[in-house]
Amino acid sequence: MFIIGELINGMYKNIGRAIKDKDKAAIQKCALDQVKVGADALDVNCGPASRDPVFDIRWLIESIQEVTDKPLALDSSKPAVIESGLKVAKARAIINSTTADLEKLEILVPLAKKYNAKLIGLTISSKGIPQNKDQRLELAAAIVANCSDAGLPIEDLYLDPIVMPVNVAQAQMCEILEAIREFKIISDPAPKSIIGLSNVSQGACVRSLINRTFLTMAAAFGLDAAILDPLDKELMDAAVTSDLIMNKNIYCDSYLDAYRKK
Ligand code: THG
Repeated sequence: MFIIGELINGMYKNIGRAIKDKDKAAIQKCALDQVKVGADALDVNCGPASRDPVFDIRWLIESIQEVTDKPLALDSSKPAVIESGLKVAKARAIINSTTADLEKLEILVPLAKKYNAKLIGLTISSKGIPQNKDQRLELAAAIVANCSDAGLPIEDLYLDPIVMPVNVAQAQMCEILEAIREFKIISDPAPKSIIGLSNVSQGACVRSLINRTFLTMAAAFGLDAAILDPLDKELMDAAVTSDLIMNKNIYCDSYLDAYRKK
């Protein structure tokens, strides 16, 4: 499982404040804390309070790159913010994200090509959030077709089924899991899949258990990547153990320690 740490997000009060005060040390600590526990990449999101996200994302990326060379997922709904980040990102970036809307695809797919970035495609459109698996697949197929026509390698595309909170959309969970499985049959080579895991437990009481149960189940449906809180140790252990069960790494008695030392 490719793990993208979610904690550099202005939605969190401490990060929102650090962005406002340009507190570089706080951002760098948050980056290193996540890398130390095994994050493969870091999501970077200025949050809703940023007055100048085009500037702030560049500042965040430059600050993070002083302490780690992990790839960064540039998380914004605004293409101008994403391009500002792409200009300064050193490792191969991940664009987070495009929707299935043509006006978004026409900007972001060429940007992914220009900067040799990976691309996350949300199965959502201006018509709203899909209500079942088939609507997700229809939007996914439109994204894949656009990338394919534009010559973006489909292995560099991560499809996101849009995870809803279980307390508001309980009947959607099975639809999301089935969509993850069926994304793979849209094309050969197959696109990859990704979820924003913490969405599933927003507003719920026992968040950590819901998160790791959903992650484990999604892994069984073939999930490739997740944006999550890597400081949740039991969650990371579940992710590593899911990889073991899915035959993605070789068993040894110390497989958890081996992962931590990687
Ligand atoms: N897909 C993609 N990208 C995404 C998401 C997704 N990026 C953003 C988000 N969803 C993933 N990241 C988070 C980060 C935090 C939380 C949820 C998802 C979260 N935050 C606390 C809350 O809302 O309760 C905030 C707590 C606080 O304020 O301290 O749960 O789906 N591609």
